[in-house]
Amino acid sequence: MKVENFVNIIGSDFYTGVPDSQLKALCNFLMDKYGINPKHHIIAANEGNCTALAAGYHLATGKVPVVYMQNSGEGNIINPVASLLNDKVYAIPVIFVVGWRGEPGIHDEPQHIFQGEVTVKLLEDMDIASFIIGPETTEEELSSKMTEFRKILNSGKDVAFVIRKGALTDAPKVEYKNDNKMIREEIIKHIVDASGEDPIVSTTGKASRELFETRVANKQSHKYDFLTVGSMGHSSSIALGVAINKPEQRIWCIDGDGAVLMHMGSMAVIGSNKPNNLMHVVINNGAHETVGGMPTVASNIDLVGVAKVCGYPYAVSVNSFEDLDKELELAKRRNELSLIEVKCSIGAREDLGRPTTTALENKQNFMDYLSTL
Ligand SMILES: Cc1ncc(C[n+]2csc(CCOP(=O)(O)OP(=O)(O)O)c2C)c(N)n1
Repeated sequence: MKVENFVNIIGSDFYTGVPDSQLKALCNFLMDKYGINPKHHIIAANEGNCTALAAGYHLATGKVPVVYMQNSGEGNIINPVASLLNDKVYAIPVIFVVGWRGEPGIHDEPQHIFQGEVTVKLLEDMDIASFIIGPETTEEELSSKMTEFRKILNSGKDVAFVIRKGALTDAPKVEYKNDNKMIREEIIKHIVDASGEDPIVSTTGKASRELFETRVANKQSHKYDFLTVGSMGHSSSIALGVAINKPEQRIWCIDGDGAVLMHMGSMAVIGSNKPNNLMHVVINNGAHETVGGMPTVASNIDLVGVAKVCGYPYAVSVNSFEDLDKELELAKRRNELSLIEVKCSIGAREDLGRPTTTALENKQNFMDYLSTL
């Protein structure tokens, strides 16, 4: 189905979401039509924020908003769906559009398998009526489902469209770029060179894939790295847990700006605990590059300032390899919780692969290595 027709049939004039590669057609359509526009389209920090923002839109307008997201965001919406939207509480109608990664029977990465299995069931459990849209779904079918859904929405309940791979088509081309020069994979190579044999916890998306391939290219073991393949936004908390319990060992966290924003409260907890062996490196491209390049708000915020007010004793931003290398070396000598923001361009290698070891192997190798430290 053409994405434009999908949007017309749904008939809402406010969309908020976290981008997803499977919903790229919708994301690009919204960016092309509205850009980021507070009245019509806001990319929020996490799917729970989107749900609450949508609720506010409804309170102020009486109209029905749309929240779009990858199914991995279901965990983030459960609290506001159950305790805010649900008709036993405030009965706020929202239309969810959910990209279905890990659909049973379709090959996908480990972090999507279980989430894919429970996607529709979780919606049912949350009392959200759902309809699956595949490449074969017609506009007539969607229109008649929407008529049915309007009644549900009018009764103060929520509905969801679960979007299969390839279901939405004819996305406009949107170019996502910024003025930064460094590319993420090169930045990761520099971090790997500087970190030596220190453990690294890396964030969700292409950063972890690039770290994996850097180890392969360097003929190094993967035991140094914990790849946070799912659980976006949580790698810094994982790194905190490791750092506190391995106080004599320097630990690196390679984070992304979208991930940092998603659960930014973790920075306050890290800053309050101040583990002097944790080096938090945030690669900031101002984008959700992994899923297509749609913007985050991170190019507008002062991440160094955030780190400092959260209690990080040292925080700095770099925009060249020369400064990056200098700061990585200083961080190693400083022995103090540090944040290095690295300004980064938007883009990645076309032929970037995926980890060839399993998640369980990754965990075991990492734990075995940690136990030697
Ligand atoms: C809870 C959740 N929502 C959405 C996604 C889909 N997703 C995977 S990577 C990614 C973008 C990450 O952005 P950022 O941290 O800035 O890193 P970049 O891709 O730019 O390197 C998104 C939205 C996800 N994995 N989990």
